Amino acid sequence: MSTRRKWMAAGAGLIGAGVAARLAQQYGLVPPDQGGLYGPGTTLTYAAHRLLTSDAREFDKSQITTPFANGRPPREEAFKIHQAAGFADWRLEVRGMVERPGSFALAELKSYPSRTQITHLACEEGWSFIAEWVGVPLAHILQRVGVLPGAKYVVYHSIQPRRWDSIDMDEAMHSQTLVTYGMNGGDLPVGHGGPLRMRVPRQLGYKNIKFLTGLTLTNDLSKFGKGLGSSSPEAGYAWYAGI
Ligand SMILES: Nc1nc2c(c(=O)[nH]1)N[C@H]1C(S)=C(S)[C@@H](COP(=O)(O)O)O[C@H]1N2
Ligand SMILES: [Mo]
Repeated sequence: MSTRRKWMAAGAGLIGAGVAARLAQQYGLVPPDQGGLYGPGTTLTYAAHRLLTSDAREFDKSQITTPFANGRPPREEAFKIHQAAGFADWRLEVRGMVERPGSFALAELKSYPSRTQITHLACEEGWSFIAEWVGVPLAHILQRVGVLPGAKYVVYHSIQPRRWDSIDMDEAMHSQTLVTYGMNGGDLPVGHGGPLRMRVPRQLGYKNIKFLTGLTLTNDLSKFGKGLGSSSPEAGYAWYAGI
């Protein structure tokens, strides 16, 4: 458990577990993989984080560490074709509960206001690294397409169809949540999800989906996969992975 998590758990303890559980339900803070039961650990952590929300820690350039790429580049033929073309035709498609569905070329995304931040990427398997990430705040993209009232989640998709995830609007609108295209002063390497990756520094590594191809705004996660909000709970990891 990270210090922040412990502190949050202490916060939940102070509020009182019963009160926290009631607040969680009242404010819709029950994670989608908890089957409406509020229970135990994850719901309390999720609710406590949302009620006592804070930023992921940012670091100095001197604290950047050697990056560790987890997994292999996609084997999908479609990816290899994009890669051979220098990702010139890679697009981010945005659909669902938005006023103006559409798609964005990489060059368009790069022309939008960018944010650079040095944050930690931590895998639940135990390793981590600190890197400088550059990208467009997801909030900016959402503002361009116009989110319809009632949308509660942003589902995000990869060229690897079995890797997808979702975050709530609080996380999606957070200023540190970026659609990244650069890392440590260069383009985002393929090993780290280039040309485009979701960066959610307030959550564990697995929420940071690589080879990002699309976003779907929705109020109903039951329509996606097994209805647990992400491919991760299907494999036994929590939907909410706040650090
Ligand atoms: N598309 C895709 N995204 C992914 C993964 C993956 O296999 N495919 N692995 C996840 C996991 S478990 C972790 S810990 C991080 C690893 O990021 P890194 O390779 O930049 O270290 O990416 C996440 N995003
Ligand atoms: Mo991971």
